[in-house]
Amino acid sequence: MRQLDALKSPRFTQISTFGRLPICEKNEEIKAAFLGIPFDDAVTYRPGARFGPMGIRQGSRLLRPYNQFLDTYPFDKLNACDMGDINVIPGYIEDTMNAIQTSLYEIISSKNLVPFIAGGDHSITLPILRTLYKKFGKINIVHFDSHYDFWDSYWGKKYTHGTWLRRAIEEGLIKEAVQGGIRASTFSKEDLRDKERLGIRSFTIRDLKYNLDTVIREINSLSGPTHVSIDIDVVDPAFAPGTGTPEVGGLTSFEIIEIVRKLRFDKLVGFDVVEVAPPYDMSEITAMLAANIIYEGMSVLSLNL
Ligand SMILES: [Mn+2]
Repeated sequence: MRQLDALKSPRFTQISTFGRLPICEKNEEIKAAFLGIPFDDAVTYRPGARFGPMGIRQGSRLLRPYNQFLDTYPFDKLNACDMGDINVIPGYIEDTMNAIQTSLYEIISSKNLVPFIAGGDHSITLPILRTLYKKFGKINIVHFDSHYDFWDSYWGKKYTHGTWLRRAIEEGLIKEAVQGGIRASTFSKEDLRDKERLGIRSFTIRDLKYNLDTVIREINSLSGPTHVSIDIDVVDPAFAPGTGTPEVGGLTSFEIIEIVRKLRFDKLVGFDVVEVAPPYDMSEITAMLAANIIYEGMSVLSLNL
């Protein structure tokens, strides 16, 4: 219960680490770490997700050590800590992807540490997957979003927050892809064919709302290394307004938290929550939700320990 002294202190006097966890120190036996990637130059609409990591840290201050629904002390079991943020290069998408790959590989290559990453826009998931692939080989991706994110390009450009999933599949990084929560209008009916062609098992928001057990069963039957990527816009803007590309008619905050609680993994190797844009948030509700999603993700991981 290493972090308990800090947890007893008044919340407003603490430095902003995720969950008021200690800052990671070298050579610790860390099984999970919070890591920020404050990059948002690959968005197609509203910027602001570069402030996501600090917003989520701020929104995480009320997290407490015991999760009664999963009966676990995630922070303690995982010896969790906050690694700070990766140095990104504002304005330079491909340079930033390289920087993410270098830093993240340094972090995970020699340790059995699962990074819990706060974006940043969704473009960061491509370099995350490349890095996980370098260590583990092909990765399953479990993707919650209101958007497909498998577009070929925007304005003729291949690297954006709406193209990372197609790039990851084209680059051969992905073993199986399951996505859920899709509801945004698309550019044409033809676009929908791509999900079969790319081999993505895609579930709409209706599937999550009406047939959740089926979706959970699909996800929980995946074997091998798995990365979870949650775009906060899978949640309804009424519950998560602080995001760059909001789509109405989404999950409630309770629903996304419950979904995460039901996930079980053969081997969870990475987890990201992206597209939290504090400039559009109100009363920190989006940031608090993102923080709690990460907390539940850590809790699920801790169940295997
Ligand atoms: Mn999205």
